Amino acid sequence: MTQRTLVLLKPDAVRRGLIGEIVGRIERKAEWRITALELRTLDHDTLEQHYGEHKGRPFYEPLMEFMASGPVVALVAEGERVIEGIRALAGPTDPIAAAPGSIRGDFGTITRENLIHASDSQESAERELKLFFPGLS
Ligand code: DGI
Repeated sequence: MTQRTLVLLKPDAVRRGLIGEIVGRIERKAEWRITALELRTLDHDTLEQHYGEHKGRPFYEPLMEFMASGPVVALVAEGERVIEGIRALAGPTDPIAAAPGSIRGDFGTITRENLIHASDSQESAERELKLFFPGLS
């Protein structure tokens, strides 16, 4: 099933020079394509819409601050089961629990600074794509 998903390479990934490494892993997966890609610094409003479900949780404010601390790479990836597939490439939220071989497992130690966001369902992909790439048809 061909799908489309929203990926963010978080400020830690950009600061640490891991854009190429992470984009490369997505590109090397057969049949997947990157159809939009942009470096941008996220404003509070966009972040609130993106992470609104976590509002009120203890990690919410530090997460917002971290996500606004530098540019991110926002990209759209398309391909066979790409929503589930990029979640698998990323690994679970806590990088210490993430298996070596996954992006978070290979490069992260801190839950907040876990390098990558990828939509977790068809529904969130549609919502997040509208938020980050409103011009997309
Ligand atoms: O889809 P994920 O990014 O894996 O996880 P999520 O949508 O549940 O949470 C969004 C981000 O919020 C996650 O990438 C890191 C942060 N976060 C989630 N749960 C915790 C957290 N940060 C801390 N410090 N502690 C948490 O329990």
